Amino acid sequence: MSLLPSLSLRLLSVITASCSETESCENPQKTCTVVTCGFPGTNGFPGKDGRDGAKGEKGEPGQGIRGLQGPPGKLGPQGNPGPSGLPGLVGQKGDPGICPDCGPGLDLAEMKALRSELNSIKKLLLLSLGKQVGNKGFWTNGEKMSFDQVKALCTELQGSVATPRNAEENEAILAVAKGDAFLGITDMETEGHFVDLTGNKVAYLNWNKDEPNNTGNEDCVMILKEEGKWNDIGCSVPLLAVCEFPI
Ligand code: MMA
Ligand code: CA
Repeated sequence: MSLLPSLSLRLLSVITASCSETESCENPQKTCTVVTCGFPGTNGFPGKDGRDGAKGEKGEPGQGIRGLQGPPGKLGPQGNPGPSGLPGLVGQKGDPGICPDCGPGLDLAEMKALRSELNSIKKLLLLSLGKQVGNKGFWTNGEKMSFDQVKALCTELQGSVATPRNAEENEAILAVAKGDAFLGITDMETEGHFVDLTGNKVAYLNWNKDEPNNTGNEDCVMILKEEGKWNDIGCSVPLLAVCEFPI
């Protein structure tokens, strides 16, 4: 048997099979009018793209090489002042000040030592040249001068004109002076009102008989060498200078 009749038979069976589906063919070309059908048509064009889908989750950081750091940003606005800081440490002691008239600088201990030494010298001087009664010393330079000169001398020596406050002091002054001497008592301000050189009325008095008599103009007071009694006398009359010092 030849090959051709066999192929024809198989083609015919395929066509017949196609035709058996005529009712379900929507393509007219596929509709079988007789016993044969057309070839299948080519596919249509793809439809339009659909709408964008929902945004995906953030991806993992990339693996590439990190870029260079960008330039610094602009300066921000100035901030508010901060609170005050804690006090600083105490500085070192400064150098001694310069005082051309002060001589070498002395600290407190040195000043006290000098004061003590000065007091010792004062005591020694008064013991050898004068008399001490309680905490008061009397001294004379043995010279005669006016009352104002006696005042100036005693002030220069940081003392004052001898002024007896009791009999013991009066005797000490007489013992030192060994002659007529001025006392630190006057009535210059008010006649007959005798005061010491600070202006206070004197409580202890030792007037000689009939004194004070203010013969002429007698505003000063002298101690008389015989018994140590007092007489009012002119202030310019030269008499011995006796000073007193606190010890
Ligand atoms: C002097 C003089 C007076 C004093 C009388 C006392 C003559 O004057 O020292 O002050 O009162 O003597 O007789
Ligand atoms: Ca007198």
